[in-house]
Amino acid sequence: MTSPPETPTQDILTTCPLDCYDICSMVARRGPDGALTVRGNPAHPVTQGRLCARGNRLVHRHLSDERVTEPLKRVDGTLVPVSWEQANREIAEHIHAALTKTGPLSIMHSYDYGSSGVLKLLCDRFFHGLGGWTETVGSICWGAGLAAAEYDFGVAASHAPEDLAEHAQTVVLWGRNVAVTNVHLLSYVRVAKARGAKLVVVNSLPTELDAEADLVIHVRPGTDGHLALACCSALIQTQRVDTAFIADAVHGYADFCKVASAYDPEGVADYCGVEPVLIDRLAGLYADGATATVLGIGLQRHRHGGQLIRAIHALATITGQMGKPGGGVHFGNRHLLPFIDWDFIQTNRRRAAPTRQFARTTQALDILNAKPRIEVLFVSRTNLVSQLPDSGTTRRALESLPLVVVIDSFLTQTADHADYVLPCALFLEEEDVMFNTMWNPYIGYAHAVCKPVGKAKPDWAIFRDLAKALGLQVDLDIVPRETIREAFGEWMSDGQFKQLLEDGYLRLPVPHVPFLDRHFPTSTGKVELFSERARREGGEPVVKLPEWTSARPVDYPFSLLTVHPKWQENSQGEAALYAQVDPVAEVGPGVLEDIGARDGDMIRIITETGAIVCQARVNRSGRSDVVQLAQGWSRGYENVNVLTSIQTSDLGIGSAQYDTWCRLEKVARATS
Ligand SMILES: Nc1nc2c(c(=O)[nH]1)N[C@H]1C(S)=C(S)[C@@H](COP(=O)(O)OP(=O)(O)OC[C@H]3O[C@@H](n4cnc5c(=O)[nH]c(N)nc54)[C@H](O)[C@@H]3O)O[C@H]1N2
Ligand SMILES: Nc1nc2c(c(=O)[nH]1)N[C@H]1C(S)=C(S)[C@@H](COP(=O)(O)OP(=O)(O)OC[C@H]3O[C@@H](n4cnc5c(=O)[nH]c(N)nc54)[C@H](O)[C@@H]3O)O[C@H]1N2
Ligand code: SF4
Ligand SMILES: [Mo]
Repeated sequence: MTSPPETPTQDILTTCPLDCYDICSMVARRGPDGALTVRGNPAHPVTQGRLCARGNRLVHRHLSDERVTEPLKRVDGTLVPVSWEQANREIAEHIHAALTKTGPLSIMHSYDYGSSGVLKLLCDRFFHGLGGWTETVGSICWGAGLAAAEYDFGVAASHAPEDLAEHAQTVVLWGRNVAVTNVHLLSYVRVAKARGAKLVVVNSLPTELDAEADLVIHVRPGTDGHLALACCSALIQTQRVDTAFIADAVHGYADFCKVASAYDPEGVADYCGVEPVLIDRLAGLYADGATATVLGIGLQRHRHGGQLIRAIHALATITGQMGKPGGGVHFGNRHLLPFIDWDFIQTNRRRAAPTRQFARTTQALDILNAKPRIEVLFVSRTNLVSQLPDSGTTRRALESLPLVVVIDSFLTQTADHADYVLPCALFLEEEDVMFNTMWNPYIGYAHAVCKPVGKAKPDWAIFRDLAKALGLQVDLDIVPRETIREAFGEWMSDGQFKQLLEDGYLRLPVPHVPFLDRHFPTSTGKVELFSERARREGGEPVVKLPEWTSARPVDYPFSLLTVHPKWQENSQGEAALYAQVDPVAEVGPGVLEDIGARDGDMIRIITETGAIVCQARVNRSGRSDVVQLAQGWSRGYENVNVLTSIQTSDLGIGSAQYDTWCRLEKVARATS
């Protein structure tokens, strides 16, 4: 297998660009008939020759006839094709006018992780070239959990997958829907199980792995922190904590004990909606041996999501799981970050231009209230209308703007509000290196397999040409491979770079077991159950959860969890490909009877923000106070975020989209 040339039946190595834990290595092949296929790279240790449904379908997405292949301009309400020259000239005129009238902060860029490509961030060089701009910060994805890890451990660092497979005595899948969102972790879990390790699932919804688990806890949404502190309380009372680890590596244990002692398991169990014996069993497993806590991202999308995660961290800490083979908290893998020179990528090491910062979660409101106002909005690698909370407010914000430029390869719900849609190259069409910090320590190379469709261009080339139209001096005349090489800097030898190009992947040199030396990158060098930093930043030094009262509004008895969809990545499910997957709400036993409906009936889900009609399905193993609705539907449907509201999490400027309450109504059948 080698890199580029487009010769028939040649295998070319690439990497999945989706924002996914697994970062799979792929082999692309163009057959003698010209047909393009991709498969999992059998040589990659994590991919092991297998892709998930999303990965397998990427090639169809690339070939889809719904792709935007030329620049589009809205004229009298309709998007019509224009030349790049015209689009760039006209957008440049708007930018000039905005810079003169209001200044650079009136230009805004909203982006997210639509692609894991490192070169995608080169576009920041354009905005620095403007002399400033309004940018988006925080995360609608995992802000709260990352901030919690920084307070407690200094950084969120996962153990190597092999460590979990070889050393964990218990694996706790705590809110991570592994069989759907992180499928390549499954084989490691199964190796651990085959060795005799116990599997625990803590989730508010039934998951595919429940059937294989030794212990399943279907906890009431948002109460995991209480559950974890009840475990801590039981362990402290019965002296089943790791005293040596605490003495050596924990700061603030006494303060923590005072907080935890209030969480009597009997009382908490009722609040969490679980049997008290389950709390005892979970606590016992943590006390008994190496326990790997695999934290999901969904469970921190609550208003107190940061504190909730801190409580789970505390359970892993007092039982000595941190820095222990087979233990650890797997949430993200931020110790991979320093392997790329982000300053080079984003500014070419020039002085950074001033920015105004809008939180991703609240950006629609911030746009509506902005002073100075936003004149020009660029949107790239994100589908704001579909994915931000409260789509109605997002739509209003977009409509309030003089100019919206969307860079995408599909006509998304956000593009519906664009004045210009600029077509970007996609997977297979551009060279890049895929990098994320979600789980495994591999990076993947993406060789270009073919040319971009139509007039599409890589994102960096779009900004390069727009800079030219503006007469701006920016460093975007790049050769991808050279820029990638420079971004890795000196730690990577030429031999390693060659290996990355030839194998298509490289393992970054991070420890299998983070914090093995019991040194944590916090101010005390220990795990901080008491965090001075948290206090300095205006928060709680020791974990603090909401009172045990039900936050449920009277008229909205169900918790609505809009989880990640199995068959697509967020909203990236174009109608023609996924039309067979209709949106379905899953409810627990007894729920439909109460509204006079039956399995398969159409129901209306109503929240304080909006309403949606979809089909109902009963899941007999589910809780009766939770409704499950996968997010990110394809075009042609409304999206779930018409139901959610703009709420920020307590830490890390994250989003609390899972704190949504709903009621249900049966929809009368149309009589024909
Ligand atoms: N197939 C697929 N895979 C994906 C994605 C996708 O869209 N589709 N998206 C990728 C991205 S961007 C991300 S961030 C990750 C997310 O990966 P996950 O964290 O696995 O998934 P989420 O959908 O964010 O979280 C939902 C899970 O959390 C559970 N949950 C929700 N609230 C609670 C709670 O209060 N307590 C507990 N214990 N459980 C709770 C839900 O039941 C569900 O199983 O997945 C990535 N992988
Ligand atoms: N209700 C609810 N809302 C959620 C979540 C939830 O669980 N429930 N999950 C949240 C999470 S975890 C996340 S990460 C966000 C995801 O939010 P987004 O990142 O906005 O989600 P995607 O639907 O993946 O949108 C990515 C867009 O980028 C485009 N794209 C792909 N590749 C490229 C490229 O190379 N260049 C450019 N310019 N565009 C590209 C795609 O076509 C797509 O339109 O959603 C959040 N919203
Ligand atoms: S979406 Fe994730 S699991 Fe699927 S192919 Fe891509 S990286 Fe692999
Ligand atoms: Mo995400």
